Amino acid sequence: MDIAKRNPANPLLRPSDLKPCIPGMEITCLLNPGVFRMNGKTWLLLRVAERPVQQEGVISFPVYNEKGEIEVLRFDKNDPDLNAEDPRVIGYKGRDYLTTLSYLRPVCSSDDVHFTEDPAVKPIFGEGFQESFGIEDCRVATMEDGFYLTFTEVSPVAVGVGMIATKDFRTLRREGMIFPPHNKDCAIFQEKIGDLYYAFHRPSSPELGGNYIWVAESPDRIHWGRHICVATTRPGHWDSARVGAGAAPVRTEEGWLEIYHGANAENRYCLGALLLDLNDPTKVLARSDEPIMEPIADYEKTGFFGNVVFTNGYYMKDADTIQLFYGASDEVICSAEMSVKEILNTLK
Ligand code: MAN
Repeated sequence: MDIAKRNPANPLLRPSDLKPCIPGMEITCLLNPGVFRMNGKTWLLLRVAERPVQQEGVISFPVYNEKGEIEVLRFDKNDPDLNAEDPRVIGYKGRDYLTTLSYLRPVCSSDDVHFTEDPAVKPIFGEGFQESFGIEDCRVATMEDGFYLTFTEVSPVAVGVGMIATKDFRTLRREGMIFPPHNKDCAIFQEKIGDLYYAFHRPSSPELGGNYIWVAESPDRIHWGRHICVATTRPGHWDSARVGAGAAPVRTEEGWLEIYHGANAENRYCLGALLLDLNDPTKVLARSDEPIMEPIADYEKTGFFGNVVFTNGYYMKDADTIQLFYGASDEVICSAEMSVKEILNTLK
């Protein structure tokens, strides 16, 4: 059952609402924002995906070259070696590329509906070879000693998880890749349990195993170990092909409540919930049978990549209300409210 109360102003942001940051490009998609509160405002760290305006018969997209400059690669659409079935990825002679280049762009709001840019808080771009196809889908853990950003680093050799620590979003400390390939969907718990930090992450195993949610622990948020798988895909279910964590879990009296995404073989992305033991988050207490949110609104069903609701950010508006932000159809940014109590009820 879909229990999300969608904001009537959805979509809150569309690609045309912002100007491209990369000279000569257009914004193709706004996706999956990380969320945090700073200076009394709500901030979204949008994933912005850009590419050149597309010309007849040609597919072109930007990458960072060895010098860290933007370079545009071009492929003839009729080239028999080209596989362009998926609007997100391109296969060419055994290599994969992304059709767009993503970076993270902060916008803020006082009413959670109208978002604007603050020139003092700059976009975050990929840096170095391991981010040469861009950075994506940032989670922001708001912790005692600052903000911890975990995001997907994409390059010809890997999809892995990078981390940046910052206190003010003006000075950034880049910590490099904290979960090696193939890995994404990493969310750090916002408080320690005992002496340790915890995080969800999503390694992918091409042979035995699959795209599953794991929990790991760490003494410092850089080195992670004692990995345990907490949620696998479920044949015949809405989450049969892949699952991945959203943002940091919400601490509730009944356990850590995590909103995660699951997709089936048709790439229909829905949201569900996991409830984990407060003292030992590798113990799963409950899991949604049915999605708690599904792509049902028009803007969730059609777009750059339709039938997608994907979240990796929220903040607690009050003790029960999750102010959720999400990407719809890999193209627009939306919000919805969810009640912790209602989610917990669906798990009984
Ligand atoms: C998948 C999709 C894309 C993303 C790549 C790399 O193909 O999630 O949106 O760009 O993975 O992470």
